[in-house]
Amino acid sequence: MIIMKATAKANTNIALIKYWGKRDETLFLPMNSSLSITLDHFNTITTVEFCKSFDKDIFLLNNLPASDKESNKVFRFLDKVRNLAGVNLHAVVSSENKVPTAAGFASSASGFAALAAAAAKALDLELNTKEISILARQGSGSACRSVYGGYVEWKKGIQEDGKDSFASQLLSEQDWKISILSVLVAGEQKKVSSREGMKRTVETSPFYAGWLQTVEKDLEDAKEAIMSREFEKLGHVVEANALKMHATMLGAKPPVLYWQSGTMDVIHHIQYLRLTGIPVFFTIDAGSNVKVLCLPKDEAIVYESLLTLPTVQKVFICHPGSGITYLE
Ligand code: 2P0
Repeated sequence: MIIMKATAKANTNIALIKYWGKRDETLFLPMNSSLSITLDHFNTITTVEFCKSFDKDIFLLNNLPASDKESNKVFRFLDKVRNLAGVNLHAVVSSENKVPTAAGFASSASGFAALAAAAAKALDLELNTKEISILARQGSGSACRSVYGGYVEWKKGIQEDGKDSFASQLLSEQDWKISILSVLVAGEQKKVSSREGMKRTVETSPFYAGWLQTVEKDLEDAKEAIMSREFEKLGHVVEANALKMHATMLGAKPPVLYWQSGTMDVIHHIQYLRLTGIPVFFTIDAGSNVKVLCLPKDEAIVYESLLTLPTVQKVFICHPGSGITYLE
């Protein structure tokens, strides 16, 4: 019995310039380009085994059968990989997810990056990194960025087939070390998925046009700041871009509001720390948690001061990390 098997590991990423809105929901083609940092922990390790004798697909998440919803996303993605390879073998996918929901990071980025890499390798597809990025994108948009380490740009592309919509590395994780603190705030779990939130924004928010008119300039400014290692310049554009993304959601019908009171507490605290002379900035994804950016020399003081806020439950400290790695 021949088993075709491979294991890959991918880290999650945090967007500095956000991906918000799709122009094609089947191929996961974005309305705008985006930019992220791949982190040094919070990863997914996935093993994919294809075998002729398997009579159905199975998806195990942390050693237990995953929900139907999660499994179907994985099986639909396997269909895309099987199409590419011209095979119709079933697979067992086993993922170890070390992106705790409590950390406030999306696990779909690391999840589909690791799955794309492992499935392609198991089927001997011999894809290069760009092709793995294109494949991972079709599982979850942000996953195409987790294929690379360090500072990563996802160019939206203009082709209908999505062949020009993939990520590439701007700077490696060694090139510029900054600190990313993920601040978990008290409050309810989010009720609207990012997928639904971005769809509703595109379809109903009168502010979405303003987002599209300005996001590419934000990206150029952020890129310039990264290439010249200008932290404050980067921080200002990152913070403004996140607030603008949330402003577009607030204009949707019905409005999408991810923030809790703790989110506002952290925002005000970061603004206060900045007044004391510390270069520190925030960004917020489709959720209530806040990601704080600072320089490594200020990491300890920012960490300690965030923990004094009553609505802050936990703070995770991260740095830029690596792209996909293959394990035996
Ligand atoms: C991002 N987010 O750039 C943006 C910012 C959330 C806010 O990508 O539908 O899980 O699977 O492509 O990638 C989260 O959405 O959405 C996301 P799908 P995804 O990181």
